[in-house]
Amino acid sequence: MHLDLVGGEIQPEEEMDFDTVAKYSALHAKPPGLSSQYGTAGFRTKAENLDHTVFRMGLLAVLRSKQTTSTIGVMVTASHNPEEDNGVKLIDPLGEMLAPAWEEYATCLANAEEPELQTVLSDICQKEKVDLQHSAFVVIGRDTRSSSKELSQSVIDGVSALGGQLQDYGLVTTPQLHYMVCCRNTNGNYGRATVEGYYQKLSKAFMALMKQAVTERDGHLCLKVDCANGIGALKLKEMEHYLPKCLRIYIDNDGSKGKLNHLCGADFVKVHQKPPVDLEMKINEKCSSFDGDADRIVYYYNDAAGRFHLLDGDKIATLISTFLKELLVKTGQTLTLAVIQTAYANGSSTHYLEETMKVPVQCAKTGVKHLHHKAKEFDVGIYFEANGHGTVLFSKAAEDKIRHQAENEKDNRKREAAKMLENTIDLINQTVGDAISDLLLIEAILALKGWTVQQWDALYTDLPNRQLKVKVADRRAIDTTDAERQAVTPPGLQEKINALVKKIKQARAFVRPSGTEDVVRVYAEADTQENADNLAHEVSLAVYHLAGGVGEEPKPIG
Ligand code: NG1
Ligand code: ZN
Repeated sequence: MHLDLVGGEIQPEEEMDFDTVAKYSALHAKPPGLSSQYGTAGFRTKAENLDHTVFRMGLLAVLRSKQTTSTIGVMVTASHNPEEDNGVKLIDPLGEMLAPAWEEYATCLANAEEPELQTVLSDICQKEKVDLQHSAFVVIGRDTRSSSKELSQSVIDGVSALGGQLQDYGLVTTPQLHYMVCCRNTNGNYGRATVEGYYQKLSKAFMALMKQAVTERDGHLCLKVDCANGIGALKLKEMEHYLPKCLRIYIDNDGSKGKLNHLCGADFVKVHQKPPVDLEMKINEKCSSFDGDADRIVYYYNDAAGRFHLLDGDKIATLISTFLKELLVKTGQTLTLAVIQTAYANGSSTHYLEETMKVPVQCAKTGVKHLHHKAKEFDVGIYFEANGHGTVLFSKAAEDKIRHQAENEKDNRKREAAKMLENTIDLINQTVGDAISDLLLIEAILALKGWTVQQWDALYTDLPNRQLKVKVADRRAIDTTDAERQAVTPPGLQEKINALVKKIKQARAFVRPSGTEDVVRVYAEADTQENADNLAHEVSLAVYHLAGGVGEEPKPIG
């Protein structure tokens, strides 16, 4: 609590100290006219335009912390975006994404011209009944971008301007900061709120799971990890000291030479459907890529014919749900389990999950907050975006049942299965997708099943697909419905897409405005790569002509 000494007595501060806020704000003045929006994952733009935004997110985090009487997180990162970009997002009390109403306040606050700042802050306090007498605690983290240090300093200024207390965790992965927030708000129940506590929790669960692995092929699990020249490299190196020797990790793109996210990283690999440039890959060698802030992971390998195989978020969700479903059956527990995907999920994955595995699948809008929300409706909710961002959520009731059974079950087989589930729960970062945690879980599952990456890949074959971007004057021209699978505006666009899709076998296509870039995204899949490429191109042309395309007309692929 921020306290003022008045007449010898300590009086809680009841009103905001606007003079102090204004003084600090002048040091982080907003360039007049500049406007931005709290998008899919917070604010993202060129780092040079972000100073006022991050300062104000420091202010907002204090208000949110007072309102929820909880610790709030502020992460400075632009994930897979290029080095010159940066971004900021707030983390809510249980380590989840910021509540939608507060995203709107964030946008208002970031766009307020200097003289309006006081009014906007007061409005938020009034609408949300923020009790200024409560104390505030904010935790801050940042990625390895050259601009991140200074920007996180501006967040600190924002927190200080409103008298909030803070802890700066410095360089951490995005999911590590989510974990810290959750630990702090659950009185350490979730784990210890230190980077060491994170490594200890995950490594303990991983080793316990590995003990139950009956076969370890040649005694070692080997994995090459492209860390996108980002924070993941630093943190994975730190974590290696906590991991058993049987797991051999070779870190590549560790930031010592290359540029962040440049021709490498999970986003590059997924979008271009090829390995990172300069990554040495032996035939059938198991490789993986993190993104710039280590919340995404994808796997891949080259087969003997030199063909590239990608195991994306859909395949990861399939592997994890197969494993969890089998374990649940063994325990005899009747818990609901579902997989949550987005429209970007490959049609083959949805088909396999529903038809072969008999697992219910739900489709949510892009952005983990939407998937996370849906996943909460089940005892066990597995959610993954095709790009490799995802995790598993266990309801409180499910977790209690599993932990109870792991302790008390008389039947050996059932008890072992429950123990395995318990270790899985502890290995998973339930707050958000986490490349390090996902990596360990995937490796443990493969070891337990005695599977190679090729055997995992063989579960189903992806439909050939293509993702493209189209530049338009205003991407809000496109409005969508049905979890983004149908365009409502501009008029005629959906009809055009329908007509194009109809002509091709196993085809599907949709468009949506990106929430992190100033573009419209196009997705298409079909029976052959050529058809998927052509369909994506035709749909891009339709967007360009009907939704106000700018610059050159999209060119055919190839
Ligand atoms: P946008 O730019 O809204 O498509 C991208 C990803 C999302 C999500 C966010 C946040 C795709 C198609 N979109 O959002 O899934 O991860 O970035 O990083 O991959
Ligand atoms: Zn990311």
